[in-house]
Amino acid sequence: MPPSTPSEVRVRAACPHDCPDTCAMEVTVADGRAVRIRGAADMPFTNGTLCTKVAHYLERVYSERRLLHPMKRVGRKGEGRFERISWDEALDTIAAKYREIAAEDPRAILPYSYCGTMGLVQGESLDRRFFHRLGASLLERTICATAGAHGWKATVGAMLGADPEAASEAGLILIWGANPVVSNLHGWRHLQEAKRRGARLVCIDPRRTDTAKKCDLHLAPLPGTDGALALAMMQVLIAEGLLDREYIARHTLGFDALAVRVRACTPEWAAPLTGLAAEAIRSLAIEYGRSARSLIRLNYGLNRCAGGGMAVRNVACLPALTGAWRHPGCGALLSTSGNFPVDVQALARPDLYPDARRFPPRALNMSFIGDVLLDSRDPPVRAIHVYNANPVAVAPDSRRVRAGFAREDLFCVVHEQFQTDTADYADILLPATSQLEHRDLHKAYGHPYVVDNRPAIAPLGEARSNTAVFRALARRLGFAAAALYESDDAIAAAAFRADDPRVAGLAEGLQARGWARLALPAGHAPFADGGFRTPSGKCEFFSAALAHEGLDPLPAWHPPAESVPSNPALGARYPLALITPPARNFLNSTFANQARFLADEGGPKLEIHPEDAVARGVVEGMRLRIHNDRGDFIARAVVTTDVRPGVVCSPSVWWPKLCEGGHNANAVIAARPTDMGGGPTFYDCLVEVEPA
Ligand SMILES: Nc1nc2c(c(=O)[nH]1)N[C@H]1C(S)=C(S)[C@@H](COP(=O)(O)OP(=O)(O)OC[C@H]3O[C@@H](n4cnc5c(=O)[nH]c(N)nc54)[C@H](O)[C@@H]3O)O[C@H]1N2
Ligand SMILES: Nc1nc2c(c(=O)[nH]1)N[C@H]1C(S)=C(S)[C@@H](COP(=O)(O)OP(=O)(O)OC[C@H]3O[C@@H](n4cnc5c(=O)[nH]c(N)nc54)[C@H](O)[C@@H]3O)O[C@H]1N2
Ligand SMILES: [Mo]
Repeated sequence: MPPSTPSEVRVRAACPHDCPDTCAMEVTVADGRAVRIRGAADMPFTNGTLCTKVAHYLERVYSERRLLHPMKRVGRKGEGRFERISWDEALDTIAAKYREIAAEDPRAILPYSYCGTMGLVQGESLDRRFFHRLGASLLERTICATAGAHGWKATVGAMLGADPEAASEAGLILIWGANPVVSNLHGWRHLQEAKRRGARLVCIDPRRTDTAKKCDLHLAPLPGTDGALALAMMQVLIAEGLLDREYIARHTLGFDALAVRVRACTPEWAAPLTGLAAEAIRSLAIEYGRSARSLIRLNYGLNRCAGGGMAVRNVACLPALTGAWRHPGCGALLSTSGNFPVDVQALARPDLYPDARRFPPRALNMSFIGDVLLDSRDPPVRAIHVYNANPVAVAPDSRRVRAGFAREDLFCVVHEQFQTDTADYADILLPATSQLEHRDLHKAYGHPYVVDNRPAIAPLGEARSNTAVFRALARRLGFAAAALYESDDAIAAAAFRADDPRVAGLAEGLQARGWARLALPAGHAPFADGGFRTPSGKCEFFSAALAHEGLDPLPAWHPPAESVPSNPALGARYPLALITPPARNFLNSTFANQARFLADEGGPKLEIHPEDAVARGVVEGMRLRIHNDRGDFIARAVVTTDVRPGVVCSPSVWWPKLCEGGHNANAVIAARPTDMGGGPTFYDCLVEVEPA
């Protein structure tokens, strides 16, 4: 690294984005301006590199399109016409409105946030405290991972798994519903290292992704059918005796019931459901059963279907059958987040809720925000405060979402860095700081490091951080609790439970380097000797907790809500299964307004198999209308065998207002909950396609 000139300073930062990799960054600042950003070379997981998106983060920070002062709406809702106002006017307007609504029933106010930043300070501290103190409705933050997390936790008890930095110890790696080349680049490095050392890589994904192309084997099940594939693998393992009987006897619960349950789930049973050859399923299961040192790297791709919770649960059973959990870097990994002893009570202070007897707390599900805003409920939502999120672009069933945000009687505050489609519906639009302009502290879901974020530059224009806004609102509402006014530094200092052995030495590490690994042994294997975090302490093939929720206690087959076999009437009209996984150059809808990334992506696309294309008179590059009863969107045809017949793929998430016709893929996706966890079903959607 070239030495910095005397006027330059280097500031330690963390990538704020919703990605498993949570990189440590180094920002060079000269005369108050950030001039360089790079991945921290000394942080092992980041390893000195940033993804293409964040390597250009300064273009985002200094973009001409940044919102730099508060505004109020002057046009119609959704039109996006605003007029500059002062912070005082903005905050007074919001406080007056919240006070008026809260006097009747504070639950008519709804916070709406997700992971614009993953920071513990700007993402889940003073915002939570403020809305708890106000007595607002609670938000169920389901839009990404709750289905899979529920299935995973029912089986192994916590969001813990194999150490990603030890993945090179595995001899067989199944990359399942994940595309690490695109969405977990720094984790991919360790999978490649395993390959160099002789491991076999198998990708299980309906689409031949950039990751699949680099694997030894690619299996392309139909979307939403992973649960059946995993059941059939279990059937083969049990029938062939490819089992670690000692591990099963000591560390699992319900094996006999599982064996009965899967007896009929042969590869021949699963073949027509998954669209895979029975022989391919059998040989995968046998290879898996014969490799004790195996790793299943899941991401959330398979949890975005009606049966997504059960699919993840079924997959999570596999390593306990073969005993793969015994070995470092082996077993399975969905998320490392359970390693971090976050003090959620201290951060969020649910105890500040004022009057639970008069206003019993009410929780509303973010994934179905259209229904939340439109269906009658008591009390109706009269105000919504959006920050760290872009629901008009990312939530399913856009027509309903828009109709909800367009309600004239809804008071809408949006706090944003850019004028998103959601911002267009704001009554008051507030400018937000970027990651370089505020303090934060980050855990991760793809590695075991804590990463610090120090402000590198002053806020641009009149931008304010989330915490600054909630402090100012608390003051205007006359709230007394000191917790509502804590400084960012104080919040960060108390974010983890200090008495937890995993944070030993954390503060010193952060101070010295800006990042610190949790005190976990290298190659830690959390379930090597059992110790599952379930009620029984075992890997629960049989889950009494699920039974208690009215769900099947055993692994089961939950078909997609929308597929030709599971819904033939719908399939007759809309025969193509649409998936809309992350585009490489976007991070959900973040970056999807920046010229560089829009140019790289080259406009909304629809990948379609040559057979399906010919049948519809579709040729390469043609403008297509993708539609069903819920709506439509326009994309260019990419005719390719990367998708199989019957499956189409449109990498996402585009800003609707930057798309021809004003809609993105969420216009056709249903607002329907998953089997567990109340998640959305983004990859469970039947459509028809025609030349536009
Ligand atoms: N570049 C980039 N990186 C990202 C994101 C982004 O938008 N862009 N998003 C971030 C976020 S919010 C998240 S949650 C994470 C993870 O985000 P995920 O949505 O889990 O995305 P991927 O890890 O890309 O894996 C999804 C893969 O699952 C496949 N898939 C779709 N349906 C099915 C199915 O039914 N079964 C199986 N087996 N596979 C299926 C898709 O084709 C895709 O390749 O990535 C994060 N990283
Ligand atoms: N069709 C389809 N839809 C999807 C998905 C898909 O695969 N397909 N993926 C889904 C998934 S996995 C997820 S996680 C969700 C993601 O949904 P969201 O969490 O809503 O993610 P983004 O679209 O990135 O929007 C985040 C917004 O927060 C803003 N922001 C960033 N930092 C700050 C800050 O410090 N303060 C404030 N106030 N704002 C800030 C950014 O400018 C950005 O506009 O989308 C889901 N939607
Ligand atoms: Mo996500």
